[in-house]
Amino acid sequence: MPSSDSGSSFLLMAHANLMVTSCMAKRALIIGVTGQDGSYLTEFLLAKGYDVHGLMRRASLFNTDRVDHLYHDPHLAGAKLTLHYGDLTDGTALRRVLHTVDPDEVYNLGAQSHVKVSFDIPEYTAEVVAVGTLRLIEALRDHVMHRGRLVRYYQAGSSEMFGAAPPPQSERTPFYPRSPYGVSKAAAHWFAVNYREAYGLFICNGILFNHESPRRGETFVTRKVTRAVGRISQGLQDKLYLGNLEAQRDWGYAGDYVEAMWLMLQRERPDDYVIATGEAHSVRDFVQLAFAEAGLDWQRHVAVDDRYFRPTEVDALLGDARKARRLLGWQPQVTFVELIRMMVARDIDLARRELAVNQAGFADPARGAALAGGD
Ligand code: NAP
Ligand code: G4F
Repeated sequence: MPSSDSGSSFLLMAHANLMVTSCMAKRALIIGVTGQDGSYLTEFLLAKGYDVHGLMRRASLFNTDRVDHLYHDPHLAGAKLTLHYGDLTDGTALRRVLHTVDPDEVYNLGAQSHVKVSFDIPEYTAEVVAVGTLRLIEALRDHVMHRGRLVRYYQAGSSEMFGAAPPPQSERTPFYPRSPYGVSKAAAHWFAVNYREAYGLFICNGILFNHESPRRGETFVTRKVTRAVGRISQGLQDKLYLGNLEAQRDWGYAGDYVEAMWLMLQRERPDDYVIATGEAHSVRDFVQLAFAEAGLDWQRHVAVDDRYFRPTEVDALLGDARKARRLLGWQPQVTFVELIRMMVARDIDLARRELAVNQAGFADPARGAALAGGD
């Protein structure tokens, strides 16, 4: 995939930026700060001394669970995380927040990120993921022009863009997306490449393969499985209904992957990178290992339900991340088995708390019960 051919403007602006910001904390703006990756990236950047600003959507219930532990009352001195309302469907708000924060780095992690749900709400998915990215980089283009200084931008691309392209997939593999989400991410990717080439913006596309954690949304397959393992182990649930057990994914740990996002933006020139472990496992493997971790036999509890199959499936994803290893010095730290262990441990703990509350006579419906079974 082409990288920019207008490199000299990055270098000049990078130099000017360095002089201005060398004695000030860097400012990062994270779109999608309340998501899995947003929370790990916030932790990572705060530990590096950044002032972090996050864009969050208005919701009728609190949606900041994943960053609550990082937030300090802004009335107190030294608050390093600031939250702003905004939305990728609202160009005016995006412009305003860019102007207000005047960031050194922007990370666009915002998305309707569920592949199966994208078949149910395709227009909205495209509006947020594809057009939302265009809105944001249009705002960025104007901001950079008016401020006359370099802003480094990360675009959250996905291995779903490869879709039906046979594994292993690298930066040179042509895209063949298989869902409205995958198509929208591919459009966002090409908008980003085009703006880099046309306007000399410092934009990197990360093409990240699946990455999970104890903070993973509960309707993605890994977390759906580990949540069920936790609840089954405590006698709170008996059955788990899943879709396609044969799909293969290259699963890594989200905490490792946010470092790669940051590393891309520290390079002299912007480029695109695949981030992956280079190991693929089937959903069936994940299920078997997760149940075994809790001493359970998965075949007694798991049933297949057609409603969790997708109209078009991505059968096999396996990333070739040699470029990231060579140029960024990045490699994953957490193995597949360690990842499962970490997620199962967390979800057994959550289930134990649920059980204790039940036993004390305060049983409430489980959070998200209306989505029972997930997607
Ligand atoms: P996630 O947990 O679903 O988080 C998505 C974030 O985007 C949330 O903060 C969400 O806000 C926000 N968001 C949703 N719609 C928005 C809108 N209209 N305007 C502004 N923000 C909006 O996803 P993730 O796993 O952290 O992934 C981060 C990014 O990487 C996403 O773009 C995803 O598509 C991409 N990606 C993820 C993976 C993976 O395996 N995790 C792999 C490749 C690429 P709420 O909290 O209010 O919902
Ligand atoms: O966990 P999943 O929903 O993740 P999927 O579709 O791979 O997408 C995730 O990774 C992408 C990167 O490749 C991201 F861009 C995207 O935002 C998201 O984070 O499904 C994984 C596999 C699929 O093949 C699915 O068909 O698991 C299979 N599966 C089987 N039963 C299930 C289920 N998936 C879900 N969500 N729920 C099931 O019951």
